[in-house]
Amino acid sequence: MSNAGVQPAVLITMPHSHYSEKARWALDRLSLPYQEQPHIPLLHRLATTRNGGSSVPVLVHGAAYFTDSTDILMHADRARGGGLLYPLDAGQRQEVEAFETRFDEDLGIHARRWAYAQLLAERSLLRQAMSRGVPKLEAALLPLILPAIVRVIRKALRITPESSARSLDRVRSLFKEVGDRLEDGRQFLVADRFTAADLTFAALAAPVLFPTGYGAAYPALDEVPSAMRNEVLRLRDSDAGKFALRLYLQERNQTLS
Ligand SMILES: N[C@@H](CCC(=O)N[C@@H](CS)C(=O)NCC(=O)O)C(=O)O
Repeated sequence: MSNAGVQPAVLITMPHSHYSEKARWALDRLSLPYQEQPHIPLLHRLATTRNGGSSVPVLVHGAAYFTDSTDILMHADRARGGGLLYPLDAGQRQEVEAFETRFDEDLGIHARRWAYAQLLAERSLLRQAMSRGVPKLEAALLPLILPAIVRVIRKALRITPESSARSLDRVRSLFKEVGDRLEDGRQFLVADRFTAADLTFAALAAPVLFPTGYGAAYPALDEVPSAMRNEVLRLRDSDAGKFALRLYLQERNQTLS
């Protein structure tokens, strides 16, 4: 894929997906030209499976495709010369990758499950968020297939009141770990500068923080049920919550010149 660095890429997403926001943030930051193609849930599979994937995000870049957010970040970093989101120092890079894997496999999943558990009954909020920027036909179909989408999400993510409460506990303890890491006054998780570890934490914590500047489609915090809003406000007030909000404020619009 010798010309991947110059061809505009296509990013297949769902509008509200926080893993898609992770990839979008990386592409924005590294100024890698791309066109986003958002789809509603379920119909996203028509686009992702055509390109060798299943979930979103999928990045199609030249003849190559990347079907996982971490692969997208690593590819984007390489395409821009390397050493940007992932430090060149091997030890630091290992630390960044370990954080990223942890957030991908733990924070992203538990934050999402808890947020869906709060929002699946809020059909009009779901419709608004899930239809942002999607093809007209998909937006028109969404009200018809939303009940099926909700059923599939509930089953696939095994959402129950008990699992949702357990997921919130997981989020809280991950926030505590990140808060402890920052206790010595460091500004970033690894290497004294912004890396894929920080980006992944902030993007995947978004379902429990509703950060200003978040690039995915979310309802406004004052529209969500009050129990959810109160929990979000508590998490925002934690050290890790403040850290993620600061990253959105200071880093989300930084781009490589
Ligand atoms: N490990 C994947 C996880 C992506 C993921 O879970 N995406 C969700 C949306 S946030 C999705 O596409 N779910 C529907 C599906 O799997 O078909 C990544 O990092 O890209």
